[in-house]
Amino acid sequence: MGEWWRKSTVYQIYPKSFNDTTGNGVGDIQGIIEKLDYLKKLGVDVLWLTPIYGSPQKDNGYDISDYYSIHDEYGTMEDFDQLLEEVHRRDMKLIMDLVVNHTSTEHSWFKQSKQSKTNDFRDFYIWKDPIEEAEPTNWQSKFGGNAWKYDEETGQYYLHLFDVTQADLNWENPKLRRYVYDMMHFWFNKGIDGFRLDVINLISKNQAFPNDPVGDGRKFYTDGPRVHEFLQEMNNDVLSKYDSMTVGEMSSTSIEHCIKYTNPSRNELSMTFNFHHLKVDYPNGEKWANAEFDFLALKDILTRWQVEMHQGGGWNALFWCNHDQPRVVSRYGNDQQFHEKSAKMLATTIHLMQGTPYIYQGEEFGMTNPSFETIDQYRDVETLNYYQLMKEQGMKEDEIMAIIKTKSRDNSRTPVQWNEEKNAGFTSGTPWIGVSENYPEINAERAVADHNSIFYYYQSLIQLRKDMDIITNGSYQLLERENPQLFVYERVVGEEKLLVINNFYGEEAVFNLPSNWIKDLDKSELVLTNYEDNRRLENVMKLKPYESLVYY
Ligand code: TEU
Repeated sequence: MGEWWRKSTVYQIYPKSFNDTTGNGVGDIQGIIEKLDYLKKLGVDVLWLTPIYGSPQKDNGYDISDYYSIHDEYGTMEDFDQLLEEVHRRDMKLIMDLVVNHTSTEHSWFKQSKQSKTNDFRDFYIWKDPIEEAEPTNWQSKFGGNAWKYDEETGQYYLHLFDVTQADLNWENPKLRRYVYDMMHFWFNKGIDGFRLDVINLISKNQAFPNDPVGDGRKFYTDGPRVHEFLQEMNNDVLSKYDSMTVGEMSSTSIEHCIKYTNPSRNELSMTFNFHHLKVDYPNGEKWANAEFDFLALKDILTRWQVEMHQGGGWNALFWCNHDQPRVVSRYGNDQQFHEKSAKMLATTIHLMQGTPYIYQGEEFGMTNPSFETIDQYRDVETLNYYQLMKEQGMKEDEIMAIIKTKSRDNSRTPVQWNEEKNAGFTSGTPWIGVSENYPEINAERAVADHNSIFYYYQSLIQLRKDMDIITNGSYQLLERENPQLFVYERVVGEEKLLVINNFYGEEAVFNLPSNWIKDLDKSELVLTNYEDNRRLENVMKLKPYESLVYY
């Protein structure tokens, strides 16, 4: 099947916060349909919807209770069918979110599984006896606390790597795998174009379920013993039957595994998300603490993934933002005096690399983190769990809130800012979560009306990927590795080369042109910049704050 996704740009929609047409304060499918022409204008090729299935919404849809229905606040299956038809009518594609590491404890499978040890669905989940009257292992949930929950009825614990209402499925059970594949066929037969697979590298657990003497247990289920076997079975039974695209969300993974997940010869997935470049502001790997981001580590990590995935025949998903991450212009840019320049510079950095770029709703016009001050403004289950944990550890309120303000997943879940009307045009009702206070200045309507806006800069980057094969196929080499301000890389294919120069900071920087560019000075042309258009390439380039320069 075609590998159309190698030249595509994907737009991620978090429906709950995208656009509400009913006034209930929650985004919905009709709201997405209303904005399809806006997305077509941006130029994106694929839409990724985070989960819209039946769910009690404890984790905003990543806790699924019915894979075959649409969550009622988002609309009906008829609304979904209309959306899919409207997307395809505009020559765009649509991929859904596949959450099969776990289900909601409200799912009928779990309700039956919980009834008795002999129930047909018992082995759809991971149940273990207490050990010395305590949890079977010391594994920790990614949302805080132990990863096992005791069930009085049957005297066993069930595993939940995420929230206690998200019970892990037992992928060792071939009947469970069959049920998952049948569900995937159902959605493919409706005409979708692929899936984003939620924490799919966690589905294979070490069946000895050992304690982790030094860590939180992740090494016993991350990129686990049978994960590649399961993905090859999924590809053989389902994915290979359709001209589809898949992207695996790989928690705490490795380059070696991601080459295996995405090298086409292995028939597993099209591409993978990894998060190592989004942990360079985690002091000692700890998310729930604040630190300046480590710029040199950022360059090295992105470079390693570019070079080694290219060498290994793998394929990267390229992204800064998603519904779990803070807004990148607030995180690695400067959302105050250099908002527009730094947002464009960050986009340049990631969009001219090898891989498939992802734009998260609102990123295309520079949405920022909100300025929430109190815990009652937050909704995210992970944030609220860690708030409690940090309180129990005796941390002070202002210390905790300073961490939540930078690290909470709600930073990316505030309603999309469409215009300067009430609630930023997101809803006529009361939004499920507060709107960022800067919506009168930062909104889609203002961006579309301003031809120098971040929106049109993203539009240019998306178009460049279509026009210049070197962006898709070229090799990648980092320049100026030790430079504390500049992120400079070169893409090469044959005699063609592309030079991407990014000043990551608010001070001027000097870049001395490499010799292979000095000899071609008079032949080089400026392809893109976030400042004036008449910058000629010179032996010594003086970069302005957050300036991007791209030469070919
Ligand atoms: O995310 C898994 C994941 O790795 C992140 O949630 C991360 O662990 C967390 O933010 C800590 O930094 C996926 C979904 O994207 C997320 O929204 C879900 O909450 C989670 O899985 C469970 O389905």
